[in-house]
Amino acid sequence: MARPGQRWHPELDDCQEDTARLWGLGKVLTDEDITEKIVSVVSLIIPTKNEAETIGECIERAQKTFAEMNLEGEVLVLDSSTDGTSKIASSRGARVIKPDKLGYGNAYLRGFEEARGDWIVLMDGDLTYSPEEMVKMLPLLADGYDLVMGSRLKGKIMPGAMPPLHQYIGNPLLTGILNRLFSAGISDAHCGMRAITREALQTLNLKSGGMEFASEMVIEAASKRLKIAEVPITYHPRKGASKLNSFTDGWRHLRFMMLYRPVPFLLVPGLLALVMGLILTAGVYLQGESRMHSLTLGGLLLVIGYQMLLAGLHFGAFGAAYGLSGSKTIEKIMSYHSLEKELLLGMALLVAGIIFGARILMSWEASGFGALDAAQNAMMAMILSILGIQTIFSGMFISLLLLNSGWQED
Ligand SMILES: Nc1nc2c(ncn2[C@@H]2O[C@H](COP(=O)(O)OP(=O)(O)O)[C@@H](O)[C@H]2O)c(=O)[nH]1
Ligand SMILES: [Mg+2]
Repeated sequence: MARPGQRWHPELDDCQEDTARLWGLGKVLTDEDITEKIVSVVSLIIPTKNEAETIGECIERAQKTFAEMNLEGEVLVLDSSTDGTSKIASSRGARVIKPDKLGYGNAYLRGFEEARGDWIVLMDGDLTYSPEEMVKMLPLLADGYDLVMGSRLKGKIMPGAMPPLHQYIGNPLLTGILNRLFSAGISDAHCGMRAITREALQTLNLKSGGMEFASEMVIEAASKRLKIAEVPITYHPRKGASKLNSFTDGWRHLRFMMLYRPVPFLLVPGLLALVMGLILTAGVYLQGESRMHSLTLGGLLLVIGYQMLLAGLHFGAFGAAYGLSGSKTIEKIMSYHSLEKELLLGMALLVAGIIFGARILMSWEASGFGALDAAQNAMMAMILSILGIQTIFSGMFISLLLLNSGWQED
């Protein structure tokens, strides 16, 4: 356990002064730090799925780091392996727990329930991150930061550690979107090495079971205005096979951001397409001449735009049911939502479509069921009917989503 007058880490005495100050390194522990329990138990949580090759060294190095920092540390391994990882982990003194469900996020969620520490460190069990990085990260928690993120992009990525697709496209793109939408101000949103105080962790609403848990934690931290720091770290090549799937997991991160912010992803582009479709369709129809190609394009834009708009509402309604405090725009729209209003609108559109259809039938009858030249009206009937049907089923779906979410339909 830490003693007053001791340094965080023996090697830090030689640190350059300003770097040391910047990272809070080489800080000498005071009586106050000890009595205020600033320095207490640290829980390192490691999720594992077949990491037998590396988990032993990972735990040993973590324990050595705790000892060097004079911190009381516990290592929790949340294991869903079939290769004997758990045996190795418990033989090295880690507490091994089998999560009820598979999934990176599920492992952490269970780990948080079990951890005793006031500070909690998250790290992979594949030695791609060095446990020694805790030496740079933990002092920042002592300095008052709530969450300390490792940054591989600001640090060093060893050759072969990260596929170019992730390093140059996926990671910067997803991190960029996340920063723009949530003002997180970080450079590597998917870094698996992080440290957080228990107090801060308890304010986060974390639920994701898969890899998107990594995004959820950052989004929640930024939304709750936690004090976030970044530490450049080194990323090493992995030994066993990665459990990450570039495309399905990349999409899951994106879907998660859409759930929190449906307005820029769905509502705005949907509205744009809808308005363009509306102008084109109405323009062509009112001109009276037969311009089937323009009308087809207009109808297509209308249907796509409307569908995106509705999808935005579905994301918003699901977000409310999921327990997110959604965007103001969505909240406003949802507060005006009622199943009856949407059903009425849908019926009105459907009836308009039927009227167009009936007019075609009537003119056909008047011409003695001869050759028919009413493609433009037929197209209008089709567009209006599709919009009507979409509205009716969307209304029903949103009502279902909101059944248990506490939203009051007016
Ligand atoms: N318990 C558990 N651990 C998992 C699961 N999927 C991945 N992991 C572990 O989570 C960590 C991160 O996964 P990894 O494959 O390294 O992903 P990457 O770092 O993004 O390539 C590793 O230690 C994995 O063994 C899972 O379903 N359950
Ligand atoms: Mg990994």
